[in-house]
Amino acid sequence: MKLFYSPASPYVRKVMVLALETGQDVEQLASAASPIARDKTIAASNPTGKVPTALTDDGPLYDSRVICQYLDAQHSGPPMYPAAGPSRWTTLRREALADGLLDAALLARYETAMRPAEKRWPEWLQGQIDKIDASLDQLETETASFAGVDAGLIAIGCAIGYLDFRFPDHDWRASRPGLANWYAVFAQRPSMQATLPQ
Ligand code: GSF
Repeated sequence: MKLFYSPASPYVRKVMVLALETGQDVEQLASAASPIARDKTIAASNPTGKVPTALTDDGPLYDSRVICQYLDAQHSGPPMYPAAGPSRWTTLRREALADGLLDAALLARYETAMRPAEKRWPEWLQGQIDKIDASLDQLETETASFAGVDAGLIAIGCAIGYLDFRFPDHDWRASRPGLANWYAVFAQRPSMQATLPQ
């Protein structure tokens, strides 16, 4: 599989971690995704011009959740998405929660790093930060049931990694000791160490 790639993208990281955890090779294609200037090479396969976008034997695929499901269907090891039952819905919900946290974090990042200062809207930025904090609070209530690795936990690990990367002053650990302890261990997985954001 080929993947339009950005070394700072947490959504790309989800895909790369899942590929490593399931022993699959991914060929990374350089790209320059931007919310204000779509990369035409990506856009030829994905109209939104976003990364990750994959080129597969079954055609172009996006977004990260679809690519992760695709990769999980390509290997014969333990599934990263449980096949059926309550654990499947928990994994899918946790991935959606982590992606929701990430969506808010990325919007906050764009607001502070890309939008011209005179066009910034503090209440809107605070709204995104509230979503991040509420999502972290929910995750804190669930950490006792976090075990091993699956697509939901990969997404959570990559979302927290992005917070540490882009918002190092956001002290999310202070009031969430369970999540902090879980992440300290999960972040040491070789797949996480091999995909640190740059
Ligand atoms: C989000 C991808 C995304 O926003 C997914 O793959 O799960 N729901 C999608 N990617 C960002 C790069 S990032 O991860 O920092 C992106 O491509 N931004 C460019 C744009 O046009 O917004």
